[in-house]
Amino acid sequence: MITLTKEERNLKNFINGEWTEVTNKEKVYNPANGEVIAEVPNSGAEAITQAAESARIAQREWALVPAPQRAELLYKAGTMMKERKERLSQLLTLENGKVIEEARGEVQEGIDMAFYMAGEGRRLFGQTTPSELKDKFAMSERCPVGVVGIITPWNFPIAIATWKSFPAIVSGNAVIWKPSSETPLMANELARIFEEAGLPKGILQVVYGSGAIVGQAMIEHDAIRVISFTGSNETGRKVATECGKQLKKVSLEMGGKNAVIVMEDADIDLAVEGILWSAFGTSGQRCTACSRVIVHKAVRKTLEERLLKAMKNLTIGDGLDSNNKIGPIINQTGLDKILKYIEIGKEEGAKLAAGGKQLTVENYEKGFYFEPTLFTDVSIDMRIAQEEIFGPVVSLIEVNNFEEAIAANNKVKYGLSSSIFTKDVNRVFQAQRDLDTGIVYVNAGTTGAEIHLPFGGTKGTGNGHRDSGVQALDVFTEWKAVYVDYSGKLQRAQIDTDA
Ligand code: UN1
Repeated sequence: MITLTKEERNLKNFINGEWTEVTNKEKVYNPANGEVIAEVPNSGAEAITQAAESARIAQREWALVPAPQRAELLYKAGTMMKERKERLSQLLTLENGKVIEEARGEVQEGIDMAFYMAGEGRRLFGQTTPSELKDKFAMSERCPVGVVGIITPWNFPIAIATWKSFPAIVSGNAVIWKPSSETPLMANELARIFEEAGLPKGILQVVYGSGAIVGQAMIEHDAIRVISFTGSNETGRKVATECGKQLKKVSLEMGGKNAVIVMEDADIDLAVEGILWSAFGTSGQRCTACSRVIVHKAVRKTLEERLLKAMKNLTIGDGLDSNNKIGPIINQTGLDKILKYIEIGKEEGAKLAAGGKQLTVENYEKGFYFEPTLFTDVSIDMRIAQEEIFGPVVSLIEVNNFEEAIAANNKVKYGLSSSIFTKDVNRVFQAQRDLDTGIVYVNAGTTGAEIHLPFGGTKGTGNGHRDSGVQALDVFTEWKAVYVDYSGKLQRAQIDTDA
C-alpha cells in the first residue's frame, strides 16, 4: 500500500513559490474504500489575487527567456515525471480510482506532453508575408498572452493539466491552476516537480478551491487573460457566460455522448473489444467514453449476445489491485447521477439487459462501485441516448443502414468522439467526412486520443478551441503583425492615387 508524506496529506496552495496554508480545509477521499487520504485548501478569492498579482510580475521575466531555454526546463520536468512515474501512477489511482494500468497510461500521457511541447519550444513558428510595398518586411509572430488560468477535472487530473499548462509555459505564459479538489495530489506532485526543476517562482501556481469562489475570482481578475476549462457542460456554460462578461478569451471542453457504429461487415469480436474498453474502461468516466452503440440490424443480435457475454468477465474493484479491470466511480454524487439515469432509462422504456446496480466489493464496502450496464431497445431521442451519464452505461441503438447510423451519431448536442467498425474503405472515408465530431476512429473504440493531435469537439462539446497538439498554442498565444520599413522614407500604405 502506498503511503503519503506529511506534505501530501496536508496539501497547501503554491503561490509565488511559497507553499501557503489556508485555514479552511476539505477532506480528500479514496473512492475505492471511502477513506480520507488528505486535506486540501478550500481557498478564498484573495488567494487568486495574490497568485495573479505575482504571476503578472513573474511572467514579464519568463517571456524574455528564450523559448528553447523554457523548453529545456519542461524537458527536465518531463524527465523527473518519468523517473517518478510509478509513484505518480499509484497516487493517481489512490485519489481517482482508475485501475493502475490506466493510471500509468495517463501519467505517460503527461510525460509525452512534456517532451512534445519541449520540442515545440524550438519551433513556435511565425510567418513572413510579402508586403504590399517595396522595401518593407512583414511578419506575424506568436506572443504569450500573459497570465492564464486553467481549470481541470478529476477524471484525468494530470494529463489534461499537461495539455493546457505545458503549451502555456513553453510559449512564455504564467499559469494559475485550479485543479479539481477531488484529485489534488496530481497538482501537488506536478507543482513540486517544477519547483525542483527550477521553474522561476510564480510561473506555475496552484490554488485549490471551489469553482464558485476560486474559478469566479480567476475569471474576474484582469491579470488573467485566458481561461482554459475542461469539465461538465453545465459548468462550462457558466464559465463561458462569466468570461463573456469580462470579454475574456475562453477555451472549453465539455464532454461527449460518443458512439461506436458497428456496420454489417464489421469484425464483431474486434467491435466488442473496442466497445468494452471505451465504454467500461475508467468506469465510463472519460469525456471520450463510448455511451452509445449504433448497430446495423443485420448484426444487432450477434453483437448484443457477444457483448453481454464479454461484460461478465470484467473484474471490478480497487484499482491498485492489478487483477481488476474496472475501478470505482469517483464519489457518491457520481454514483447518484448514474442511478438517476438507470431509472430514467427504465421509465423511457429501454430494456435493462445487464447491470444497473451499485456494487458492493468485499472489504471495500464504502467504495463507490457500479455494475457495467447495457440498455437495449434504445431509441435515439431517449434521454439515456442524449445526455452524458459519466459512468459505465451503454445504450444500444439499432439502425437499418449506414446513412441512419451517421444521422444517429450526429443527432446529439455533443461532438467529441465517434467510431466506426467496418471493412468497407468507401464507408471509412464517408464516415470520416460525415461524422460531426472533433475526433473520429476507424476500427477502434472512442477513447485513446494521442497528445500530439488536437483534442476537442464540435457543437456542445466546446467553443472551437483545442487542447493538446500544436493547436493548443493558439489558445495561449496572440498573433502580433510586425511591419519593418527599410526604404528610408515614409511609405504610406492604403493611399490610392488612381481616381
Ligand atoms: C477525457 O476523458 O477528458 O482520449 C480525456 C482519451 C484520453 C483522454 C481523455 N487520451 O480517452
